[in-house]
Amino acid sequence: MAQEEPVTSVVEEGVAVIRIANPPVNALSAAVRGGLKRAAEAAEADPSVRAVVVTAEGRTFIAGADITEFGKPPVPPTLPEAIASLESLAKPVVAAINGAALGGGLEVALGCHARVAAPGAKLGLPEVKLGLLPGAGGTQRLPRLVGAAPALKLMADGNPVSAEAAKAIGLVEEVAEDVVGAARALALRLAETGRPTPARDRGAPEDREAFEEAAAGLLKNADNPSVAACVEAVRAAFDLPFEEGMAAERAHFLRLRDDPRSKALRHVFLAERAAARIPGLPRGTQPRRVERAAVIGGGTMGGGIAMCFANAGIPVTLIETSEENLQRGLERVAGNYATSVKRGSLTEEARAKRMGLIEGKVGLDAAAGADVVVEAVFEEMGLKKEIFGKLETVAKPGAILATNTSYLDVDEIAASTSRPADVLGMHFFSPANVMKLLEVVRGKRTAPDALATAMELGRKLAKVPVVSGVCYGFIGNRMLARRTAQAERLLIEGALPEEVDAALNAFGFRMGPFAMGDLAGLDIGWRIRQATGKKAPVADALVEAGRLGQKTKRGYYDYSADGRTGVPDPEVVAIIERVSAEQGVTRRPIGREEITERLLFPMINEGARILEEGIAARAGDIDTVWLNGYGWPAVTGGPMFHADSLGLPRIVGRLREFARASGDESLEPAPLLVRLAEAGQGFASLDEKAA
Ligand code: 3H9
Repeated sequence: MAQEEPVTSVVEEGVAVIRIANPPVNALSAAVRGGLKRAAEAAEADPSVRAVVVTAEGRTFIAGADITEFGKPPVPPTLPEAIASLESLAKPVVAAINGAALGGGLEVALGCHARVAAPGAKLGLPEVKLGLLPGAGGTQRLPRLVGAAPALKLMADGNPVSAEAAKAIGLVEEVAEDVVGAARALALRLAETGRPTPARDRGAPEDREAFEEAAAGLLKNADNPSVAACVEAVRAAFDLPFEEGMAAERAHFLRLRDDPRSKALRHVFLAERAAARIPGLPRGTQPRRVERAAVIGGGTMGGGIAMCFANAGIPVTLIETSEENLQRGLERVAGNYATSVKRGSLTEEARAKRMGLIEGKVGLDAAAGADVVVEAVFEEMGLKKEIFGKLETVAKPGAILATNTSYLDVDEIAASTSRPADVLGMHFFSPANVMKLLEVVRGKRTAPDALATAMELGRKLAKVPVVSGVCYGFIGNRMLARRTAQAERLLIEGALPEEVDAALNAFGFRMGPFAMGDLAGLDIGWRIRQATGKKAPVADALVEAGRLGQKTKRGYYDYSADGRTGVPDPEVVAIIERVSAEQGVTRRPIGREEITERLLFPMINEGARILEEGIAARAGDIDTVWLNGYGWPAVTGGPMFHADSLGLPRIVGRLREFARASGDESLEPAPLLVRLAEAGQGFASLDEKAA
């Protein structure tokens, strides 16, 4: 996407305005770094230039280093060199920060001698979120400019601050609407009064005590290696001369950049954005307008979905079949908001506004005014068909008709209306107002603009939308079913629930499958098994013994202490041992590594089938689903990225062993997995081809 000349310089009335234009976000590619260095040298050499302004085109100032260049052979100049060429100018250099200045982008601004920011600009050092630290002088210049404690805070949480907040800590000199005009004026004034001392030549920061206190607090519960690196690098700003501090920072940066965790986090960032691109959409497809929504079903799910609309400022009608159900639904929503106010995460004003956007109505006719209708009733095909059949006449022409089904066939639901092109799935995850994932299910006959609308709407609702084709369970739950089956199997073979959960905790999941099952309620899976004729002897026995999970204070664990903390329960062990005996299985101890592989590899295998069938367009889409909907730990990049990191031949080999040992053919490696492994390739190679 880079243009021919991503950096230009125009001299006007004594000021050279250096402008970066490298869409979409002005990342610091090799061409931009080279352009900045040349422009700085030209400005120094030109006697008509008295001062310099650095700015950029578009909504962003600079989004940072070009993430896509990491891992490729480096092309000079480095970013620290490009920044040094600006900072070392004898003429004053002022950054005109027209939009977000992030990471290396803020570091460019720090290398300038003064900074002016537009009112809406955000300034930040988000490198920690990519498993990095600022690597172009940020750890050395920022502490010298604003103090080490505030600098460390900015680096360690990675969240940007507003232009006004940046001014308050002395990071920018001015906030101005006409940012380039104000920067020019400031630059010319500085040319008269004298160039400010560059950050590098300012003395060491002075707030050592505050810094050490902040550092100790951060290190206490940091599991991200970047945080410790930030602390050490900033400490160098106190103890070492600038150049040595820069060398220390560089060493940390290079070490972290090559750490597999950082590689995984960069994949997460790029995969999430790639997922937004809908494959096969005709060029110029325009999303439909969505100004009003309706949600059918005021249960936990429907209420949560209604909250998503209200939170995004979209008026929504919550529809129920009776006044009583409606009131219960509305009360639950009101209760959720009230809790947020009590916790301090929502103001009273915002609560009132959001509640004001939700109206409750009895009867489907209330869906008539909506541009999008989301059905969130029981998982029962007959009921869903009946509703969609009625919606065909009730909903206004062009309205999107979405089902929140987790498993059912969206094409069959669509066939119950005469307008299947308007029908798709919008599969929210529980709790719907919290979880980021949204699976947008594309039916055979879903219209391209309907799909584009749902994807855009998903982003408006602050979700991470991912397109899935139609199949039982879509991307996420279809893979989850493989894990659930193995978890059950492991119990029968000899493992205990706490051992299985501990293995996934050690891998990085906050919750293992059994703790998760207890939280969600074991009756959910039981009901599905009843309907589909499937069996899970241990899970069935627990439900039949009245152990439905946290809600009955007993499930895989005993919750009688406080209703939330589960402890192992001898009664569960007895049930499991009984099932093993009934199945004629001699129990054996199963190690953590085997448990982890048994849980994760069959999921990866299913992911390969999902890719091969075209249910997911990219391996990265599958990762995005698991990272945002199922708590997959980001530092391993998602199931398919993790598979590539382990090497596919190892997974193929283990799956064959599992299949042989269990006689379960579904554990045989998928053809795509075998093909890639034999070709010495990974899933990433498919995504590269698709891009
Ligand atoms: C760094 O700076 C290291 C230095 O300290 C040291 C170096 C030595 N590179 O998010 P969007 C693409 S580390 C390459 O949808 P928005 C993105 O993939 C970097 N590409 O837009 C997408 O591409 P596509 C520290 C990038 O308006 C397109 O731009 N910086 C980069 O919602 C639009 O992105 C960060 O971590 C990049 N750095 O949000 C900031 N950034 O259209 C990362 C974006 O092909 N960026 N792209 O899918 C962001 O937070 C957001 O992108 C931003 C815009 C807020 C800027």
